[in-house]
Amino acid sequence: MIPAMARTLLVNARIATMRAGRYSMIDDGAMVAEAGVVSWVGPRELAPTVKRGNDEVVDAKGALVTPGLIDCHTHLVYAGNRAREFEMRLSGATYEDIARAGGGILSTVQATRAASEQQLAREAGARLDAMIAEGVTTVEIKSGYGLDVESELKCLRVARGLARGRNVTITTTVLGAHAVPPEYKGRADEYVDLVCGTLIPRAAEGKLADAVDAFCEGIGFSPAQTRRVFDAARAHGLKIKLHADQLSNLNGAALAAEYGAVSADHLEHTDVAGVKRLKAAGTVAVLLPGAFYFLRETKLPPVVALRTEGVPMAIATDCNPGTSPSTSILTAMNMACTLFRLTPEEALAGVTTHAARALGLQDRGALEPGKRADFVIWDATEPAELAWTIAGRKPISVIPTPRG
Ligand code: DI6
Ligand code: FE
Repeated sequence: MIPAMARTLLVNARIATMRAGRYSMIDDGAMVAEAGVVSWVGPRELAPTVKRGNDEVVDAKGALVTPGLIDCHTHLVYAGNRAREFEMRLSGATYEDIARAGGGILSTVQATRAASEQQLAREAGARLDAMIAEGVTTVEIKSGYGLDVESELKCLRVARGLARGRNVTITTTVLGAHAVPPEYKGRADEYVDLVCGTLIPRAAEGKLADAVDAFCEGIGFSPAQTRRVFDAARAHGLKIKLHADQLSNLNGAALAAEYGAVSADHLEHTDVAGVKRLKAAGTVAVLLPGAFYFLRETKLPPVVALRTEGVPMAIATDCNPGTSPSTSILTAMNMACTLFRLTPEEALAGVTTHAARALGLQDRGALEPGKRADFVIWDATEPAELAWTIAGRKPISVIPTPRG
């Protein structure tokens, strides 16, 4: 562990600073960090400092350096698996058929309710470690597989606790409105009462959540129910996110924008009017190509409109057992390019600068003065290499921000 006031000098690095969401490359670069915050970054010959006493010098040996990666949309805390459902879908059942028949999300709910905090921490911890091994230093984790007050709070506690002993920042999101639990079948509005009247207040009071999310969908919650969830989030000072327009267009993007959401996620069925609303509200579009791939969706998110309007696009794994059983942010970047036609530069911005913004975090996502100095050294020269490979890449090293 680096003492609080020590400086870190990064030298001999090809730095993709990701300033303004572009590569913003410095080919022969250096960076100075003090107490975990970047104080200077630029070409080596202009570097303002020489090594002092206890400075730590990191020599990148000419390799590529990027900001620590950010996975801004995951459902990491769950128990069990959905391999059987995967088999059923391969025999012709659709994701929605299975959900309506009480399988899908609800089968994971059953397993998650039955699991102890220790078991959940072990299973989710293994997934988190796989993410960290790929250069991820910040992860958002949603609840949503408990669906009763105590089980939801249990999952949020587990999520928060995962940061202990790991060099990663965890942000947490209450996704109580993910599905209607079996005991509220046919009484969705009463379940929303529970989410708004008890779960969100308790999560907020216990400081267990940074944000609130909802699944606004035919098989999820209606726009009217989603509004109630957002009103409760607002009342408790929590940020707002939304699973919007994934399987159908319920104008979720516009709804998220109306509430000043930090992000609207999925967006496959969002129309141009919805995109314009996102732009006006400054809401980030989070694209989740893993779910699109795994469900073999054919309706593409409106990437050209998002690009034309200038809506920042983030990319995340959506790590969850039902629609995106993947822990690989690098594979998500590749899929964003192959499936959604993002450029490798947009893909890298999607897991750094724009992902930070999708979490409402201003202190990270680019290597520039004032931002956190967590960074990754890659066995690569060009930043496009990160999105180019489908799988198998690991960083040479991850230099996290020392904890103060
Ligand atoms: N959209 C998704 O893709 C996941 N949740 C959601 O709202 C799927 C969750 C699951 O099937 O377990
Ligand atoms: Fe999701």
